[in-house]
Amino acid sequence: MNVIQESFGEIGGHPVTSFSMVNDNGVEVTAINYGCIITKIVAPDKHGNYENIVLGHDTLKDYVKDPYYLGAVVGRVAGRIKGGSFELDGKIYNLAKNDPPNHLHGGDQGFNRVIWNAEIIDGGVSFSYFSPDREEGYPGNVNMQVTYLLDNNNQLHVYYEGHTDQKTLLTVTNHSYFNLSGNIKKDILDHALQIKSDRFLELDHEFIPTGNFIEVGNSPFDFRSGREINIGSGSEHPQNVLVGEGYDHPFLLNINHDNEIVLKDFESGRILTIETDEPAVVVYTGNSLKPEGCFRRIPSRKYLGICLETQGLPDAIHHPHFPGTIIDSGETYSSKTVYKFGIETNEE
Ligand code: FUC
Repeated sequence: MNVIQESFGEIGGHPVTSFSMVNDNGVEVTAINYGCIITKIVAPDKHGNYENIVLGHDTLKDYVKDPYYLGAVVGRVAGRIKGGSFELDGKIYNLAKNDPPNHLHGGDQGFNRVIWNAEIIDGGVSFSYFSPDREEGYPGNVNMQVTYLLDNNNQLHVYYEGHTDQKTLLTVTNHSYFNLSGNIKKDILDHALQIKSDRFLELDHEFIPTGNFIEVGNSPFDFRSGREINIGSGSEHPQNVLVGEGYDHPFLLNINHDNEIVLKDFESGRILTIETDEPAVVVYTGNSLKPEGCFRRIPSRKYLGICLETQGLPDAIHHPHFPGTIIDSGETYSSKTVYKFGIETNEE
């Protein structure tokens, strides 16, 4: 495995570096130590054309102004926290209301907007960050580590680990926007998605979970056998309409050994398979990508990428019946997600 290190500019005198991992098959994953952002994933289509399959930018300046959490690790808590505050052991903690009136993806200066330490390791790169007590309002000094490893089976292994000296909340994810067409030739609406999930979370008008789990059966949320994403963009289901004609919903992953998430583009033959030990995946179909700005000269527009955010359930702190996202001193927060970049082998 080759890791190529290059300068990617600087912020306030702090250098930012890009790390390109290239495996023996020519698959490439590039990440920078600003926000642990994955800037590029180059993978072959069924004809052997190697092209980029994530939304990204060429310059640090573009990432600094990016409002979409493009490719970044988001936290301390991925997703929204209602009212931007929570109570832990009788104490109220107030967070940034950066998605008014709620808190989103770790706040104004979340993990996506800080410079991480970086170390090249065997097979990839490991990023670490010390988040001081009360950063963005959260309690506890937290030491975070995010590791990206690329293997020769075209799998990117992402490991998250965190330790705190005080009870706090932690559940992070990667916010890459996938588009398997290759160099963003079209939107993702005719990509097919398969998720082994029987239930998803109902959202209110601020995209906050109401606390209700909805069965996916007989609805555009049933991805158990695989179907095209446009079933949701064209649907009249109130939950699709609510989030801007599409998906922005947490799906609960079925607990068994076959809980892979599969995304396919039939035209290019590319298949992305995701395996995770997290309880949920937030499927976000880029409904709020605005027709302003560009991703490497491709004009931004709705549905240009899909985020498959493996994580704990959003706003879990306000819903005691959700799997917990609290960690205490002496405990380790750890989670793993593996992305496999494959191709359809038999013609459809
Ligand atoms: C996703 C969504 C949000 C938001 C953001 C950019 O994770 O859940 O609605 O628009 O990312």
